Amino acid sequence: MIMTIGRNIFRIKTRFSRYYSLNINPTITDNVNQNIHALSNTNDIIVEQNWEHKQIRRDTDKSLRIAILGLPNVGKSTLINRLVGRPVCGMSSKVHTTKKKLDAIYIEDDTQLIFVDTPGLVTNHDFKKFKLNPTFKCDIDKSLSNCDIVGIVQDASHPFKSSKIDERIMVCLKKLPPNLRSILILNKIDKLKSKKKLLELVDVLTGADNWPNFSDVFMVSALKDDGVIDIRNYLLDMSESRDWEYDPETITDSPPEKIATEIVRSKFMDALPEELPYSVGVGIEHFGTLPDGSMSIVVAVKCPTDRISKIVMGKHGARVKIVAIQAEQELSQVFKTTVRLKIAIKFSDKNELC
Ligand SMILES: Nc1nc2c(ncn2[C@@H]2O[C@H](COP(=O)(O)OP(=O)(O)OP(=O)(O)O)[C@@H](O)[C@H]2O)c(=O)[nH]1
Ligand SMILES: [Mg+2]
Repeated sequence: MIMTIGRNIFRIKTRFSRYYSLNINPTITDNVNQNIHALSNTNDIIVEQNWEHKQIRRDTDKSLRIAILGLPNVGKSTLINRLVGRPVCGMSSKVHTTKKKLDAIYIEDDTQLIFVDTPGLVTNHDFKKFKLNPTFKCDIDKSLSNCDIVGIVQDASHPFKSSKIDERIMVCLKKLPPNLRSILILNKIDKLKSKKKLLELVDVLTGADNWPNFSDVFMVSALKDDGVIDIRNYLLDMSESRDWEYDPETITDSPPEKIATEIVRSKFMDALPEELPYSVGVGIEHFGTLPDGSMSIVVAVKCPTDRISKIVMGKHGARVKIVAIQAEQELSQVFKTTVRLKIAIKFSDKNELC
């Protein structure tokens, strides 16, 4: 708390510091000159006549790129959604919900944090057995190659896997440049009864048999939003002075249509039994913004057989209606506007809308 207050005070001070232009053309008009002069009274403008680029930026801008890694289903996407304050990443109770990396962006004052959600780390055996997309492998390397810090998410409640940093994670950690920070995030602590067990876990996971090089350890419940703010404040404090990677309006590098299909797909993963959701394809049919600012989205669901289409529909369309309501709510939170969602289940000879 004290740290947070300290940081905010620091930000408030720096927000009023210098602005400068990276390209003020020597043929600048009088009008522009006047504007610069007017601004310089309040913001101390520095003008370098020979600089090339056009954009104007604040010299207080800071940024940090954080790759979030872990085994499947440990809560990586749930955590990122909490960290950025909107559910841009699909999340579900089944493994392999995240199939591709995604940048989720959080902005506070002059700082932009970019969280990279990644597919769960898989064994070569699972990769082949489940015929997983190549992104399950290459997106991990891509995410690690340009990040400033790595967050390893561990399910603290898992009966067998909680007390060992998995070999798949160790391989990634050992590949990191020596100066790149890694932090350990113990998630799902709401499922643990004993706090003593948690401290023992920290000792073991940061011990010589696991990874003693973690810079810091956080204990959180992403589901209950417990402890997440500490991670965010820590990362805000660590951010580096440099240009933002994304415009202030950007919330993710994923197109809105893709966010819509991924959220619908993740809801079907929860709603459908066992392996069934993995055989279902989800695509965008219509994506539009209405004059009142609300969004109208139609998502099509393709199933390998009509029998599966019927299961996806549920009795009298009950299942697809529940999915549509849940996805619609989540999409409204993502886009911060009213969303009207329809899900079209494709049968071999006709389309049905719900
Ligand atoms: N009890 C509890 N459940 C959690 C917590 N965080 C996430 N979960 C649940 O764990 C399940 C998996 O969450 P995801 O965020 O999809 O996990 P993931 O690591 O992104 O999974 P993949 O993308 O499949 O690798 C969901 O059912 C979440 O609700 C937590 O802090 N506590
Ligand atoms: Mg995920």
